[in-house]
Amino acid sequence: GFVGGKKKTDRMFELMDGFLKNDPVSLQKDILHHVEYTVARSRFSFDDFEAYQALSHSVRDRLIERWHDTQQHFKKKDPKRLYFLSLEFLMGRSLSNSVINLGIRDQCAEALSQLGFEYEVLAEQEGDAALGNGGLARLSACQMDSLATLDYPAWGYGLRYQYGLFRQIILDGFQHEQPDYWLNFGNPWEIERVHVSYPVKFYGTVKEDVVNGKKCKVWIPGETVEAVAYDNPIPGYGTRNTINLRLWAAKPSDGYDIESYNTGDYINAIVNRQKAEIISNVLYPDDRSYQGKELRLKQQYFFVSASLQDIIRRFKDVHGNFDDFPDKVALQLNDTHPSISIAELMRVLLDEEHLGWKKSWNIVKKVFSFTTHTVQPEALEKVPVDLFQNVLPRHLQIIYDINFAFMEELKKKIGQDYARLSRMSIVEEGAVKNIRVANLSIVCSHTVNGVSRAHYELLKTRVFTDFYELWPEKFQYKTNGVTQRRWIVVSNPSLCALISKWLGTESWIRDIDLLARLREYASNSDLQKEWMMVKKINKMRLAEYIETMSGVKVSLDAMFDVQIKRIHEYKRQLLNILGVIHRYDCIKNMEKNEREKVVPRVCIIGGKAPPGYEIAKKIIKLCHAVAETINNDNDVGDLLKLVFIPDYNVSVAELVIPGSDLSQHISTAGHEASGTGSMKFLMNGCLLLATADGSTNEIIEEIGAENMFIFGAKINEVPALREKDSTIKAPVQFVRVVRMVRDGYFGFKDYFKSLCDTVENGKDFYLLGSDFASYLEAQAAADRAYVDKKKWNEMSILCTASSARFSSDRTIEDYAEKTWGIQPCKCPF
Ligand code: CR6
Repeated sequence: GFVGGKKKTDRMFELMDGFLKNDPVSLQKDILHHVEYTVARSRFSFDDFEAYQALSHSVRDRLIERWHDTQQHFKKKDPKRLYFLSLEFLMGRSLSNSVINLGIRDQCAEALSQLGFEYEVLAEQEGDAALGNGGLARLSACQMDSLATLDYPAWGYGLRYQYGLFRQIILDGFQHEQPDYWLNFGNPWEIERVHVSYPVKFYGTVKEDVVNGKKCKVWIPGETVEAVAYDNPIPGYGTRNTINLRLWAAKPSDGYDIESYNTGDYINAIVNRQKAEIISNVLYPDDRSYQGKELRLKQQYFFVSASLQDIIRRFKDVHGNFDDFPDKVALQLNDTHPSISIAELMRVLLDEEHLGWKKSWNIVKKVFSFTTHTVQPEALEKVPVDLFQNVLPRHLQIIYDINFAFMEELKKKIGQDYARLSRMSIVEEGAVKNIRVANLSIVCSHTVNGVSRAHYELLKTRVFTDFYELWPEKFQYKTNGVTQRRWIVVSNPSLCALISKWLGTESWIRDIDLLARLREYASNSDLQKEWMMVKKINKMRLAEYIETMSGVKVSLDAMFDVQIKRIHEYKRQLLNILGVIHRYDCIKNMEKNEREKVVPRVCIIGGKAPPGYEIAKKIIKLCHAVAETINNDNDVGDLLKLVFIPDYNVSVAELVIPGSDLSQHISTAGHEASGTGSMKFLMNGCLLLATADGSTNEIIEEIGAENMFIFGAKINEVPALREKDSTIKAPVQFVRVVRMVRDGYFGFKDYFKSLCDTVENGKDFYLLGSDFASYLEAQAAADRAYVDKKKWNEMSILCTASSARFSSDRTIEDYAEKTWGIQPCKCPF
């Protein structure tokens, strides 16, 4: 034991030498310690990657200290906690974000430089954690950063996929997918919790039983898989609070298939056991829909079941019964993906806690809030009843019971309106019976959130009208936001320094509303000069990257015009490319003196197409084919370049966004629920060329339409335009550029035929033709504005100054207050 009358833990803390220190020498000691003992490199020869590993472990140690204190503090205070359930988190790199949030970036850089390493070079060693598809997943990551920074007692829960979103490689202009086995080189940012694991069950049958004299149902599962926790500490900025993102990995359970061992086929038994791991193997790479896939349903239930077991265990550690559950637990459903947790919580309360239907239901309907991220009714998840019956028989019963009660209640309110009853039913009748997961989520959540005001309007008037009329008070919206820590401080250090200099404080990094003060300097020529310098530095960085990736040399005087996001017909990358073709065509037909007036452009497109989405893949190929022609046309030279940036991901975005002048958000109005890319560009002083879709109208309110390039049909005009034959309204320029593609001007004539068919012959569903003229006008307006450097700079400064409302800090505060009912719980320093 310990001597000297000291408490054992105090003595232990003394032996630890207290908390780790953040001065450069202490950091150096830690880095060398990890080189020796963690990375185990021979003393002391280690390369950049090994130095990255050692640095990461040193940073991780600091995260763990704060993480422990935060969890301890939450435990002591026992506040209402938010549990954020999401099947996708697009975290990107962790090192750069962690050192910024811990406030030790400069110390790390100094420590490394004395050891002969460069911080920036090491940061580049890290691969992206790409456990998500696009906007929804990156939104989750931004929101975790805000939750930590604002001291909310929150946990994230998700799935630890072994294969993240595929890597995109381009061969001969075609997209090919390669597996992203991101854990190959280890992951210093996670902590494996071998002792935190729960059994998750599937299949089997349901039997009647009697417990304590009461009839109840017992589920006899057919398969058990173990869920093991991997914790990813999420540090807040300017606070000690460090919250947890707990991701579950599937492992074979000890009790798995004991029968097969007895058959004597030992090897096959092991091989079968190993199949359990398939559940958390791979992220579905298609963000359109996942209709009726057994593995998808298993993934959803797997992470939800493990998370709920964990949440309930934590609750029961402190509370004797479930009366307080809704006052201590908020469960956030990020889209419908985790919605099976509704049935699972109900099952646990009914079958395991024996609370009875009424009491269980009263708890369930108070804890869930649901955010939907889509406008397309066809993207709403459905699960065939047969599949459900097979994989989760007891849950299906519960859903039927919930639906029965709901239908009875509804009949009392609306009478025998069978058409409406059947639209609102959780169970879709028809040739194939389906569970409508969105309906389940709406019925059982206390709040349904949209992700922008426009999205909310569409939810009310088009997508969930029946439900809105029934429960108007349930429907809200929280316009999406992005974190300025990642999207300015980490990715654009020069801009960050400039903002702090002019505001005279760094407080805007926590208190984003301060950014608005930049407005008064928007026309100040000193700021403008410095602002332009920063843009130039970032454009240089981007130009270098473009040259390495695509071999195309671009001029820094050109306007960098960027569209980076997943490739989808509704996002209309095709409109962008057709616009580029038009520009090329115009230049080719110009006299020499006219050419002098042309504003040089570098058009940059990047994004992944879902692997099974043929048309999206053709758009990528078209981009390359057009680029091939334009970039090799010396007659056009620097007046126009088109580049496709391969393998777009979070860290590529961090490089591209700060270096762009103009960015495009040009979805057909009514299709983008919110859009979050635009917000990142806005923060980085990049002008927007956009349709009045998703969150754009709210951006217009902040910065003013005169400081943007808005074009195209409005949300309300789209349905009528679709009614008419769109080819009739397509302008001649449009017909001409499509004809060039059709006629094989860029080669691959047969291959592009079906792509051209999507916008011609009355089939132009996304209205490229009818928006084309106003698109070209907006582009021309951007050209004119770019010529007036002073004006352009002013607009650019106004973008950043007007971006406060689009910080995820604002989104999260809104959710905390209006949806989750949680309070900050700040851990003392
Ligand atoms: N694809 C929306 O389409 C929104 C994000 C985050 C999306 C997009 O407009 O900004 O969610 N929807 O709310 C889904 O993923 C279902 C997206 O990222």
